[in-house]
Amino acid sequence: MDIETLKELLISDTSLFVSAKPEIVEIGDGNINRVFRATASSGQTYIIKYASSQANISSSIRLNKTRGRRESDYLKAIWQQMPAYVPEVFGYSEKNHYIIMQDLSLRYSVLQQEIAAGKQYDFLAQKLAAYVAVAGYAFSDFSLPLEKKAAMQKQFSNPQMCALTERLVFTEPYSDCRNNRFSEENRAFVNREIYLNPNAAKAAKQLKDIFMHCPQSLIHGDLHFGSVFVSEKDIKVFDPEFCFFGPIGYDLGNLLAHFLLQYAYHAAIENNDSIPICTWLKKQAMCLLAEFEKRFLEQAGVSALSAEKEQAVRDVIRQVLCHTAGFAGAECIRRIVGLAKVSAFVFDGVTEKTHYERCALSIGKYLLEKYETFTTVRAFNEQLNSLLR
Ligand code: SR1
Ligand code: MG
Repeated sequence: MDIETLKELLISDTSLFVSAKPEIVEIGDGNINRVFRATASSGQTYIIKYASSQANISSSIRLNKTRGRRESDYLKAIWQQMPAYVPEVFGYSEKNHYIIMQDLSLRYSVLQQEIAAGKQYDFLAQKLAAYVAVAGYAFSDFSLPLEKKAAMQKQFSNPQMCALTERLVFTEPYSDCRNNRFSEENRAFVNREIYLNPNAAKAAKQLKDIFMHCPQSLIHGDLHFGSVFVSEKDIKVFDPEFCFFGPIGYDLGNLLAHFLLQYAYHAAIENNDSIPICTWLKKQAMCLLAEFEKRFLEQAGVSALSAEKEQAVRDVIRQVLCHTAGFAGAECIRRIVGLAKVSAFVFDGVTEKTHYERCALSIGKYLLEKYETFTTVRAFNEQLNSLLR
């Protein structure tokens, strides 16, 4: 997609740029898509996200261009439930595979970069947990009638993007695959702790099965800190092209993993895990789980439920918590061993990077192997307390 063609398309496909061609600049540097900012003659700006057939991160990854339709449908579905938490969608071109959405860049920054730079936000874990709990409950079996769920499962069926996750998150990091890359200094460690570790392989296989066969709710499917905008007051979730009906713990686990990866990063670059940002990240990680449970129970209206219905809700929370630990472990491991890294992390030298990788891998391996023991918020608090300083 070149910029002149996009200008023509925006004029012919939409009524947002009636009087003159928009100004367009390419702003995206993500792994998969091309992202542009279009400025209308009125000065109003929009984000245009174009789904190309080839991923930026690897020319061998070919994707179906129609994925933007699901992304736009997901944002609209969440907008109905919690409009403050997602960008507004102004249109989607079926023919030309781009979404037009609200430009948030004046007030918001990408969370991943902000935390890597050392920023702390009091509200962060609370808002992230509220997002997963409210969306998770709204599209779960507790809320959706069977027929509506069947229709939505069809609408959000996303086999190609799910297959990519199955490969990049649950498969490739567990063998000496040619896509894998990490510091040479950690080769023996990765060999021993990950590639040749039957417990890690077994848990990764179980979690892959859960990812594939647990249509608990409509989930974002790639909810890392690069998929969240943050301002001084709130957050907005974006980039849901991996969305599908899957386990709620996949979203919660991704968020947990990114608190932990940031912990490992800051501890490594400062060579000290007692610094304030590490203490804050640990507290936020614990708060994420506690707030999720609280908000999910609130959504269920637990105080007015029969004992039987309350038990059903508590059973789902228990299951989500275990899944969260396992998926968080898998996400930590794949961001170190696998193809896609946390792009905001930069290292001055080999030692810092090696320390970061080891710390994240040790945390990830623990969560992955022991995920079934994380049945309560208390279990998280106790185990995170012994894992992190
Ligand atoms: C080829 S895509 C690599 C990664 O980028 C996306 O954001 C997902 O996390 C995916 O796994
Ligand atoms: Mg993405």
